[in-house]
Amino acid sequence: WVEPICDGALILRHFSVQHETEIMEGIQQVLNSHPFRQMRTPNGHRMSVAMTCCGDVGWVSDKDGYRYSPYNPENGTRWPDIPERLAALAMQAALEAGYPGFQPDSCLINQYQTGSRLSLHQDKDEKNFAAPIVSFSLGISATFLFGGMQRSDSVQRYHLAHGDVAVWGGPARLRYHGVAPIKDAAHPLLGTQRINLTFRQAM
Ligand code: MD3
Ligand code: FE
Repeated sequence: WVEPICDGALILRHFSVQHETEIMEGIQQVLNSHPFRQMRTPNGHRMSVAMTCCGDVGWVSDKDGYRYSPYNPENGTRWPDIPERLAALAMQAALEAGYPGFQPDSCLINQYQTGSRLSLHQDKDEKNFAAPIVSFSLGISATFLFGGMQRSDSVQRYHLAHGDVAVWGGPARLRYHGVAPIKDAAHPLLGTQRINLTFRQAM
């Protein structure tokens, strides 16, 4: 079912549950050549979330800042293509959310373990803010924090469970958001981790 969040954003509850096996196969295919690693922020802190990417470009963070790059700085090779089935599911979710024509060229894959968190931030390194961001939640649940256009704005909390897909576009595209520290739990398919896929039109 569809849970509206605000103008431009909604959650498609359970959208991807029936595709979990092929989604996990697509993720594993990326991980084989581009495993998760914890990047450093520009101020030198190691992120508690481990990440990898696929697509024409991937999101990277290091002492020089945040940016999209065609290369994985870990090994100097290009990111693998977004697995076809994953791209198709992301486009279908965007369409159902009212964003026809979504063509993701980048997918960030985030791995959370107990205690991992993502502090409030805006996604503003993409060139095209007219395109939405489509996010798939897998594995153990998270409390998602959804703020306003300023960091100091109050946040609403949403429970994101395995299979939930959220679509953020239009006036919601630049809202501050984050993930509260993950609580210890286990999921039958993914174990003690949460994986989040964010499909983007970055270029
Ligand atoms: C709201 N990831 O990778 S996904 C990120 O659960 C990120 O891993 C979180 O924020 C995660 O940048 C949240 C949901 C999400 C993604 C993009 C958004 C919410 C958003 C962009 C604008 C507003
Ligand atoms: Fe984000």
